[in-house]
Amino acid sequence: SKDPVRVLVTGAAGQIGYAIVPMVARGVMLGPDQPVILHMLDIEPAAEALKGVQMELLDAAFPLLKGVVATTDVAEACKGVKVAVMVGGFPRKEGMERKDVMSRNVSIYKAQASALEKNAAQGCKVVVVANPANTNALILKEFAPSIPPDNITCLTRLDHNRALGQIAGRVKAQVSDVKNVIIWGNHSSTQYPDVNHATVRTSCNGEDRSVRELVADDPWLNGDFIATVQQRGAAIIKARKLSSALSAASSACDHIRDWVLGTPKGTWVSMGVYSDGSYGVPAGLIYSFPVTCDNGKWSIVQGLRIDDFSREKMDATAKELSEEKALAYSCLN
Ligand code: NAX
Repeated sequence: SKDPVRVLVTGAAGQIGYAIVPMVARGVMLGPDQPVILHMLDIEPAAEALKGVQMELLDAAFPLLKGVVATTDVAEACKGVKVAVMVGGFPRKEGMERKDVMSRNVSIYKAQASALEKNAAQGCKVVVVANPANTNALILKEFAPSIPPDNITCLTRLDHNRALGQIAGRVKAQVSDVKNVIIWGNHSSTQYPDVNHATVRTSCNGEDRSVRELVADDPWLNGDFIATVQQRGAAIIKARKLSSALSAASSACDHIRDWVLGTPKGTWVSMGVYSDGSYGVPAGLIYSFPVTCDNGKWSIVQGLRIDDFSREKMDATAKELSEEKALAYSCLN
C-alpha cells in the first residue's frame, strides 16, 4: 500500500477547516487509495477548539487517516508536508481599513512562507484559500524563494464551480455536463467569469454544445450571470449568516485533486497561478487562468480567442491585483 502523504490545513479550527479535514481524511482530495496524515495549524486562541477537531477525527475512525498533528507551532505544522492548504488568515472586520487587513495578512504569509520553505517536503504543492487569496499567495511566493513559483497557487475553483452551477441551472443540465468556464483574475468581485468557450453535453446525443448557443441570451450571460457569480459569496453570507464553507472546502479538494491527479481530457479548470504574461496579463501577479494539469503540473490553456468585452474585464481585474500587490509591498516597509 502507498506511503501516507502529509497534508497541512492552516486555520483548521475554523469553518472551512472543519469542513475540509473530513474530506481529506476520506480520500476526497488525494484519492480513495491514498493514506494521509493531517497536519492542523491554528493560533493560540483556537488551540482548545483545534483539540476538539482532533478528537472528532479520532472518533470518526477514518481508515485512510494514519495520523494527526494538531499544533499552534508553524514549524511543526509544516514538517514534511506535501500539500499545504492555507485557510488561516486575518479576516476583514467591520470598519477596518484595507491597508490594516492587508498588513496583518502580509505578516502571517511572510512567516508561514519561511516555515514552509524550511520544513515542507520537496515539491510541496500550496493552495492559498484565505483572503486576499491571490495576494497572500504572492507574498508566500516572495518569501519562499526555494519553492518553485509553479507550486504556489490560490483558490478560484469555488468561483469556477459556482459558474458551472449557474449555467447548469439555466439550461437545466447536470452540473457534471457543463465544462470549460473560466474565472479570470482576482478572487474578488472584479473576477471575470467567462463562458465564451464553455460547453454543455446534451442529453439527446451526448454532443458538446456551446453555452452561448444554448443559452442564447447575451444580456443574461454578460450581466446577471457574471454578477451572480461575482456576488455569490455575499449571497451565502446573507442566507447563512456565515461565509461559504462546505463549498470552499470541496472546491479546495477539487483544486488539489486535479492538480495532482490531472484534469480529464478536453477539460480545463481555473486556478490562481503565477502569471507568465499569457493573454497580456502582467507577469508576476497571481492571476486566475484556465489550466490543464498533467503529471502534477499545471499549464495555462493557450490560444483562446479574447473579445473586446472579455479584454476589458480581464484588464480590470489585473489592475486590481496590481494595486493589491503595491499595497502588500507598502506593508512590508
Ligand atoms: P474562520 O474565521 O472560521 O477560520 C479561520 C481560522 O484561521 C480561525 O480558526 C483562526 O483562528 C485561524 N487563523 C487566524 N490566523 C491564523 C494564523 N496566523 N495561522 C493559522 N491559523 C490562523 O474563517 P473561514 O470561514 O474558515 O474562512 C477562512 C478564509 O477563507 C477567510 O480568509 C475567507 O475569506 C477565505 N475564503 C476564501 C474563499 C476562496 O474561494 N478563496 C472562499 C471562502 C472563504 O471566504
